[in-house]
Amino acid sequence: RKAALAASSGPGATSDGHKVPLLANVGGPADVPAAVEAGAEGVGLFRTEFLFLDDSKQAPSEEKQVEAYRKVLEAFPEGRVVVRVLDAGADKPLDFLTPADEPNPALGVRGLRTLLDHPEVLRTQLTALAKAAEGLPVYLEVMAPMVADRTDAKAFADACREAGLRAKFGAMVEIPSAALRARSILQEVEFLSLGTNDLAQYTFAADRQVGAVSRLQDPWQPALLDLVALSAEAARAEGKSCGVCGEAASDPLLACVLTGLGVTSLSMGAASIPYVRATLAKYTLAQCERAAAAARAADSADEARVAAQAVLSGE
Ligand code: PYR
Repeated sequence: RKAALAASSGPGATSDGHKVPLLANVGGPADVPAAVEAGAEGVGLFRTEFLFLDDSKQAPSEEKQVEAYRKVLEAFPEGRVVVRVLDAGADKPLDFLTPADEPNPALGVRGLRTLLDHPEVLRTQLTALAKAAEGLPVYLEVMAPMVADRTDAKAFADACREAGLRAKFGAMVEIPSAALRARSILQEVEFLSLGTNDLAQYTFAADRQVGAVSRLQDPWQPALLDLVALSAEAARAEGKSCGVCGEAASDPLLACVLTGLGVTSLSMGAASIPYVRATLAKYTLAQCERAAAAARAADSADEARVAAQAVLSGE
């Protein structure tokens, strides 16, 4: 297995050369060396929350943000870096931003909703990103968490333009409404990125922090695969990209299925990249598509896993 992994380097692709960029999820500059070491082709999810955790009373200064963003952007010259703007609220409350009295925080003011209620925080973050990218050859993409519909997507794209950000603007697909209406959202933004953990939580009405409902958090659930397929098909129809940056991308077998569903890039913890690269390189795109169809035809996560495995092992 070690030898197979050592042989695995270079860009992510199926055995017949269909390219699927393999990107890293990073939480800050400290995660960059591992991503580079694993041969990540860029960053598919830069979580910016870490910067906001030091001070419970206010957002970090623009200067402090520029410095942190630049460290990550510099590490991937010519590569892609997808930055997610602040995703506060629900399981990541911030005292100065998150309402204290929400009866159901996962369904309350979180993600982009928080930023639209505090436009000055979003503006500072976008301005800091614009300054951090100045003069660097990096290919910057900026996305918003918890986009529900086209109105949200437009509000985010407008804020990006107003901040003078020269980047692609995107929407995360974490709410079923966004997957169902992906084509409408793509009228406002240039790419989609599926956050499969939250998408599972909202699809199955199963809190991701409640162990008793963890069966419904399994990313192999066929209903979740259907929403991935809808999003990827919408992106393809619009000539745009649709990546996955949730937990699902780090499961090598599921990565093949996601590729077969039409997902255009996969972002994961750096440690998973060599395994996903090696597995993807074993199968053709057509095999991935057959595995994806078999998984979607199943009636449970376990059956989907077995069905995809059977297709890929030629049973
Ligand atoms: C999610 O999977 O929900 C992310 O935010 C990545």
